[in-house]
Amino acid sequence: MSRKQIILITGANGEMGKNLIAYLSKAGSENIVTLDLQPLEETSTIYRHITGSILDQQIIDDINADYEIKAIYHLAAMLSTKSEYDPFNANQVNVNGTLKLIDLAIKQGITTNKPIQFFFPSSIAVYGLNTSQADPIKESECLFPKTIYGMNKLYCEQLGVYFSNNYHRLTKDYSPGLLDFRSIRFPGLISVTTQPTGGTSDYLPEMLHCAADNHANYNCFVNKDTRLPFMIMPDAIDAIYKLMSVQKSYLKNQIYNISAFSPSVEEFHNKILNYYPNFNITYDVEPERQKMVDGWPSEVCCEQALYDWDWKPNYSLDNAFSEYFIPYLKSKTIST
Ligand code: AKB
Repeated sequence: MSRKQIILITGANGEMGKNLIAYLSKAGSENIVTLDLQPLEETSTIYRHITGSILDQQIIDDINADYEIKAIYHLAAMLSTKSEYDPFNANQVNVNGTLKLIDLAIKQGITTNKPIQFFFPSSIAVYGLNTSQADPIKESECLFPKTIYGMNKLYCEQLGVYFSNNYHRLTKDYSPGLLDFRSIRFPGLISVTTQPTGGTSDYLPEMLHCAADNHANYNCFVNKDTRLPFMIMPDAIDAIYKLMSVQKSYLKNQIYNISAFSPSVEEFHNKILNYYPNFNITYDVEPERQKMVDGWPSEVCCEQALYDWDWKPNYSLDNAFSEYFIPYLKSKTIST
């Protein structure tokens, strides 16, 4: 009996997972199978949800036996702050979990003799800057991560490239290309429908949701001059879809920077004041988290993504506020 062809999404209950499921199902993707530690609230748009861990080999083996996988979106991960509290578990989840999914993809590729597309969300955390940067950082520069999360992401990028091109190169069954590994180094992400958990770029989405929930004040854990690259969630999901839809022959790389805007904390607060004039910000800087974000670039070069798959953001900081944040958040406040 032929196995059902599916798309597999891990970390489906996370911020990116929820938004990607909605996008893919609206785009007509069928037979979405999701895997997450928690049950999914909304399952009407998917084929099946599996509640469990990416580290559970029995679950991975059952998926391999039951389905023919067209593409894997491997979103499950522990973010940077949470990983600093538990680096050994972070390595288990972020690295060994990813290896289990790569192994699954390779097994599927060998069985179907067709390349398996594999999307891996990496991060600006792979970069490690000692001094303030002059130019936007290119993909090959400053790859000296200082956080366990950054090290995990960089190593997994390298594992993806290795298994795409060199798996079993010394044995007869050497067949490069079984794994079609594609990765984006995401900046900080801001979503109006979900809130981040366990990250270090969380200060901007936290501030926005704080203002929208009519809190008078947000106590920020980094200083007012902190500047990181960011984008809104719809642009991030659009980028995933675009990268996974482009013909492989157009891609000269497997790892891409993308970003949309890099406001400082103060600049972002000033934007919020245009809509929530009484919203105040205080600072309770956490020195170690400050050090983590100070080691990340404030600007990344996105030329490769533009050249290879014509990517550019739809939202700047201004229309992110006027067309995405405020319409949704104000309507939410009215309806509640
Ligand atoms: C984090 O803060 O850990 C993430 C990231 C920048 O990758 N949002």
